[in-house]
Amino acid sequence: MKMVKLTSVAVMATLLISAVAPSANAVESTDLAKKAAQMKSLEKISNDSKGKEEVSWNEEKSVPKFVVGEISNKKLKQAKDSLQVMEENKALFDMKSASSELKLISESKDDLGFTSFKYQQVYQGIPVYGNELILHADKDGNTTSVNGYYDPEVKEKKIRTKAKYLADKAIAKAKKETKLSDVKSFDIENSKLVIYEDNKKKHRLVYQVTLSTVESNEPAYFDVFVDAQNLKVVHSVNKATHATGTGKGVLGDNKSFNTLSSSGTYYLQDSTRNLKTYTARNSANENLLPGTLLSDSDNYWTDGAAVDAHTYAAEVYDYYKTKFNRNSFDGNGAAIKSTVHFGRNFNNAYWNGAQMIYGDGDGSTFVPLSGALDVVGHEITHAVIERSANLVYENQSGALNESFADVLGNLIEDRDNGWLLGEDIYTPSVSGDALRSMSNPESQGDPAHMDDYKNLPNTREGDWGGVHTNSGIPNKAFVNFVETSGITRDNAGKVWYRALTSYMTSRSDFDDARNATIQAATDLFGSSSTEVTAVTNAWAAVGVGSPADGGSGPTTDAYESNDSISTAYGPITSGKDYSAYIGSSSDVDWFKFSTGSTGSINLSLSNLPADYDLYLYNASGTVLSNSENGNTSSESISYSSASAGTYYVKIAGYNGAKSTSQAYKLNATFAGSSSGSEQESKWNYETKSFETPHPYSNNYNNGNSHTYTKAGAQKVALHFSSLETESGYDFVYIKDKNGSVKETYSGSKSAFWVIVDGDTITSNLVTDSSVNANGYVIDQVAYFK
Ligand code: L5Q
Ligand code: ZN
Ligand code: CA
Repeated sequence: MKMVKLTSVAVMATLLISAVAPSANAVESTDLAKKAAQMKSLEKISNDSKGKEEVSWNEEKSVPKFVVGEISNKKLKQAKDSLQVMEENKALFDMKSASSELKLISESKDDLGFTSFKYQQVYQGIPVYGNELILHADKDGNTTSVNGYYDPEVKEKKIRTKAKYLADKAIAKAKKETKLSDVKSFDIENSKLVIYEDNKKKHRLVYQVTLSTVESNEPAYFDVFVDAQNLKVVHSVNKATHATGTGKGVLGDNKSFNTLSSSGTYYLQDSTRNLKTYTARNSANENLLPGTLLSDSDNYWTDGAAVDAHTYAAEVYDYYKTKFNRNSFDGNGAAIKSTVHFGRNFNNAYWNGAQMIYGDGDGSTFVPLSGALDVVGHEITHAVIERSANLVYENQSGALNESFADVLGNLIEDRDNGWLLGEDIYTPSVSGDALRSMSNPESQGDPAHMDDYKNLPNTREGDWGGVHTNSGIPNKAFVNFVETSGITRDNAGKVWYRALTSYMTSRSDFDDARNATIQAATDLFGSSSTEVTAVTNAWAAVGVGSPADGGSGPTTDAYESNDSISTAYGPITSGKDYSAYIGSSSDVDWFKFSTGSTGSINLSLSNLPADYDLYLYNASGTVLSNSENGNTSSESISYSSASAGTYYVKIAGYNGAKSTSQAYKLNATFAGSSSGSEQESKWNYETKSFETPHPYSNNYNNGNSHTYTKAGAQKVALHFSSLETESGYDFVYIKDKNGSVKETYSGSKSAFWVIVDGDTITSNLVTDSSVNANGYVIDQVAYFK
């Protein structure tokens, strides 16, 4: 603020003249009289303030806009004293009458004990827009300053104060002006008459129409000034602003994101990307979607599910925009709406054709599902797929729909060697597991090769022909492609996106996806490119089509990524041949196995394309034996009297030796496994029928009657085709072999699997003394062995 120090009346007069009429040649006598009165008023303040006053001027209107000093020798204790003080100083502001031109609009006391009185300038009782004065007093009631704007010209203008048009006409005009005529609900829709000075310095009687809504595409919090005599729009201003919110995600991580500030409230809306994030407030009623746009009073957001749905949607939007120049899922900037807190304990997330929906999870199987970037990427990709290939959600086209959603979700999340889906939100108490694995689908019971394709029924129960199961096959093809030497994640992503958006159609099957990706790679990189060969071989390795021509055979490695002891492939089977590649100078391959009893371990490494070496390690990572022959000589290790336990095998190229065209062959024999014919561990399925009565009765407890045991199994699982209990009162407990409760369900759930470690699993329904529901049906069991 510019302050002018007044030390004497003479100086003051000089300043006044120069400030008031810098370019006027002749100053009119009425003006001179006014100025004399202003100076007299200031002189008094100067005397009372012992020369310590300071004044800043509103030069346009020739009145003060900030006066510091003793404004009055009266003590200021209450509102009516304050108006008297303003009356005392009316000459200073060139007012006729403070009581008729000022209206007290607020009075407040602050932490320092200061009192202030705020006045609205009025003209015949009508507010003069933008003109308010505040009078201040210290804790003892001594006046200390007066500041603000007062327009002395208004009273001279003879403004007609009776409106020709009614307010509703002005509101309609304002809506038209701001393109909000079709909006159904406004958070603010009001109007008031004000005196408004337009940019040509003309004073008019206008309706100040305020419109605030979150229904429009752009943030809308308008003040529209509509002339009350002719309905002309004099001025319009949008007060809604882009803001930056901060908050914590589901996993407690801090982040910042775009919000919208409108009439004192912040909304979870990103107007640059057209994202809106809502809450279903735990309702599972799809008819009420999208629910309530999330809002916050201070722009610090503590709803982790909401923060992540919003921030991850922005990351997904940016990925599609920057990588593929795709503006939103439809390529045309469609609003990306996300609703969190859908239902209670809802263990899923989905795209419903109009928006994303996220459950909160039950806290044990899932935490809020928006907490994982790959899950958000997966769901928004379903929308992209719908607006491009539109893959039918059943059988192979459905599995491709799921797989492309997984692939893009994984590309967007972009973790080193991270081929897991949903690891951030799945089973918070179990680390390292996930909803699905793209590199090792079998670890979750999903196939990784056409030989293991699951022909499940095309029903809800059968997951529409196993769309979330058989997706393992194209997922593994994508991993094979990326892990081929010379292929980058980025280029693999370009091939998959181009295949999806340029070549695939609604009924595309795996073979069509193979053709689409080969053609996309040809368009992008040329017909004899590494990419074309690699993508062809990537599909061949999962049993879709033949390997690329050229006689070099598949260059994909079925056992990657196994570059460290912690990612060792296995357990491998005694007596079986494993063919794999040392694909780059930094590649090393690890395998593992377990022996059941003391005995010898024999390793052989043959068919070597270059100088590879062989090592045997124990479970703590110590080398037990090595074989380091030169050139392409085979390697072998015989280690006798090895005790029962886990062992690791390492294969490394000597001095960077490698080959992407010729596979080596590894064979290990060891004790405790039945003569080399042992099966690799996998999930095996059996039909089973365990049902509660429908409905069940009060005080019901079926104890251990629904128990499934498979001798020697590492894990066992139950498939519930339906489950319904009185939420919060009747419970289904899932117990393991020790009778420990591993999961608890209550309320309604659609079909799901539950898995426990060990060879035994029990489902136990316990109900209370009132209200019955349908209970459950278990139709399938499975064991992992
Ligand atoms: C699934 C989406 C996600 N849901 N998998 C049945 O099996 C079924 C649904 C899903 F958010 F959980 F990832 O992927
Ligand atoms: Zn999906
Ligand atoms: Ca009950």
